[in-house]
Amino acid sequence: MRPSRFKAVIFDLDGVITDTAHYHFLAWKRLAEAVGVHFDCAFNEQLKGIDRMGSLDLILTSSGRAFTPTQKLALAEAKNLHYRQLIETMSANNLLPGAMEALMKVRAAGMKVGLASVSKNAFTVLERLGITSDFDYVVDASRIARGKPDPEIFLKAAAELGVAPADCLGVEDAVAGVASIKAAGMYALGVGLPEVLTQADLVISGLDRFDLNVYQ
Ligand code: B16
Ligand code: MG
Repeated sequence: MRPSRFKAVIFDLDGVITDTAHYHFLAWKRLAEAVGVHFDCAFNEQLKGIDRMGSLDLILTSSGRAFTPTQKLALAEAKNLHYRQLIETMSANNLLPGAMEALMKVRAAGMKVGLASVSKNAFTVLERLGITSDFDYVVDASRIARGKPDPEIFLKAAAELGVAPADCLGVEDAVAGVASIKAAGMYALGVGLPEVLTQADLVISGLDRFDLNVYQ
């Protein structure tokens, strides 16, 4: 294997390392339908990588109804309770194919391994998967002021890893996440469909296709 030009890889969590994106979808769908909003995969795509209150606002705007701040907090809390029930039984079996191998490949290449998730549940999910200690640094919702697509989360990860943004490769499944990586001045590897992740430098279908030799 020839040496990579990158010094760090910063992974997104939901939808890249594990399929919690599906659990977020189920929880948002139940909430959306309770307020009279039709919720499908296309709507869900807009919410990927967007923080909890931002996602809720997008759904409530579509309802055409007005909600007080107290009602909004209660709805967000209900969605989170449902989501937490869904992730309760998660284990290492919920790692997506190739995820563990990708983390190991990055470490074996002598590069730093970071994680950038806007989820307030990121550490719970990492614990359930048993991979918390596989990262040199984790940025979650508690460590940033602005969510994706703002570059803050990926810039924070790079700074904590001690690596210049230009020497980082970011991995994301969300349109907002890819935008965040590009705004941070990093190489963006998309996970999903090229026609959706149009801003990515390259798109793969999953981490089982992760190959450090290809990204330059
Ligand atoms: P929570 P990521 C994001 O995580 C999800 O993609 C997004 O769907 C979710 O709304 C957001 O976390 C907030 O999650 O409600 O658990 O705080 O993709 O940045 O790892
Ligand atoms: Mg994601």
